[in-house]
Amino acid sequence: MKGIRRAGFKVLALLLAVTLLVLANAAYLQASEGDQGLERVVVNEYGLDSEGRMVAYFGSPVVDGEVDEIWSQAVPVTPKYISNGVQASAKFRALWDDNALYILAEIKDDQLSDQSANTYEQDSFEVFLDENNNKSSEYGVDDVHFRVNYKNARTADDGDIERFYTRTKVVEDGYIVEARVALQSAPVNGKVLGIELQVNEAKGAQRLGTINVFDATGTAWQDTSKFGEIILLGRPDNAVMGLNPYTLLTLIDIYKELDVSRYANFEIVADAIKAAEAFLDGEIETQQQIDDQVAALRDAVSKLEPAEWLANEKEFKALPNQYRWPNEQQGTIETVVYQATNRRGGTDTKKLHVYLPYGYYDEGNDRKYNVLYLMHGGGENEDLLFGGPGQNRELKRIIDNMIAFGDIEPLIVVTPTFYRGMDDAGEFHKELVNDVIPVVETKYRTYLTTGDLEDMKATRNHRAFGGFSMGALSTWYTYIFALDYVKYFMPLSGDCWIIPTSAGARRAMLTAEYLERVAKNGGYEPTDYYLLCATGDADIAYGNMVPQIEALKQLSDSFIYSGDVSKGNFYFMVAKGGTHHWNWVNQYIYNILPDLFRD
Ligand code: FER
Repeated sequence: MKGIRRAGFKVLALLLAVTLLVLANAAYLQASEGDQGLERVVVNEYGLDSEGRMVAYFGSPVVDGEVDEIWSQAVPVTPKYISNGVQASAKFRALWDDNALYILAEIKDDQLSDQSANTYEQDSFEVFLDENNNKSSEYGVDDVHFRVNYKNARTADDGDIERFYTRTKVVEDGYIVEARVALQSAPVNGKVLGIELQVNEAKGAQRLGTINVFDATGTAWQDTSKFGEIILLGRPDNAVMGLNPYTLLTLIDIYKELDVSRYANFEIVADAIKAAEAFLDGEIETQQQIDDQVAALRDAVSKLEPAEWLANEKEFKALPNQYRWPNEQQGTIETVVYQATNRRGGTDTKKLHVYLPYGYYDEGNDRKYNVLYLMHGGGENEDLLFGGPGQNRELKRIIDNMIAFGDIEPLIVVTPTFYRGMDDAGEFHKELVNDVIPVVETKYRTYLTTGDLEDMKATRNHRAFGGFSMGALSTWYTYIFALDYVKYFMPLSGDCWIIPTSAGARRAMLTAEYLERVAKNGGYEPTDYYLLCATGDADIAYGNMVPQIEALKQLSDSFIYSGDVSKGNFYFMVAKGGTHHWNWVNQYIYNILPDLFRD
């Protein structure tokens, strides 16, 4: 054994067959050699076993961006799928211990760029993990999709970023990523996890392509069944884990990135970080000492107060994990087929899904429900959010939970598509008014009775429209062309493109003035319409939305900016780290739903 330096560790060291993390000044975590005398599995030219799986042996590397000796015991994997135009190459290795899966990515690429606002278009490395290997298409609570760029900037498309610790190092011919994914359930010898590893190669602000181990389709980000597998082997029976400082290290990283200007009392966190760093530099004897530092850091963060200038902001709250699990009180999904006028003067047969809240069909229930229409993004369809009858996807589970916990009143949620029919995100408002609202709202118990335009107008307080990305575009257009029939608007990660050849980003004030004229010409007061906008600061739409939002703020007679909908009719919620991805969008919906239908 090497690196056992602290007397307090001696007893442990005797027991220790494989893994010991040694804390010595700032250079904690010296790994010991693993898998002595273990049989090694035969692998093919790509480094995969006879069943095409990656193989991880037991061992705890030090995650510091340096390739420790222990990595020489891991199996090098040469990724097979390299998209056209990619010049980079990569080699991956994996290890595991009782707490985590470790990946080493050595990437050869002599031009590194983080110019794109879209994190997956930066030179970066991605880990996809399906911990229970159930290959659910949709990401479940056990699935993560993490990314880190060559400068060690981490993003999470799915999963809790606190479970992802990395160090990167730029070297002469590329960069090295050392990554650790904390596991949720105890791993054992022979356990098989779903996994995919990906390198994004960037040039300037473009992505040239990707390097993948298992997925040739480029759709692992939305479908965990595209992952391959990794088998965990080589844990000796008498292995004992050393101290685990990674939660603490991760929190220090994350809290150091917090925007100081957003808090009135950031010094309490700054002090806690300093204390934790001093602690890590000192002598550490027990896990409890580390855990106490973690608790102190979390406690400091929980005491943060928003800075004064943020008093008007809508604060993003991460979705509680509990809300991702099925509630006992579940709504149901139904499918409605209807006819929609198409561009050729004919009609298309289309379908949409309808979420009916728990209790909708209870005997004697004659309650009427508010209706939220939710539009998908480009390339997606009406099945994305709810699937269909009998399915229980994440958005449905969130809404079920929100209703069950009393966060919101029961409501109906409708997921149509802008494809076919007029086949355009910007034209969907016509189909909404002509076909979708009358069909849906006369079929179900809503406030609409006859389905004619006057009735639709009289019931606009009971209708909301929101959407993601190109669905946000549909939302802005619905505001512009169907304000008479809808009161609440929820554009998520998308700006308004009503001014020709330019988006809300480039002609922000013209766009804002246009939006103001819509309300004024319609004779509406600010309390008659709500623009509840959101995105993430790592979202491709962020830079497009900011100028438009700033311009709207200036028209404060019409757009009264406040995170409190009893004080204003317009906000822009920004999630730190939020990417252009439904895992984030579902959380925006979670945050915004309580602000709908407040009459
Ligand atoms: C935007 C950024 C991206 C936006 C739409 C997109 C409507 C759509 C991207 C895509 O579909 O790929 O600001 O606004």
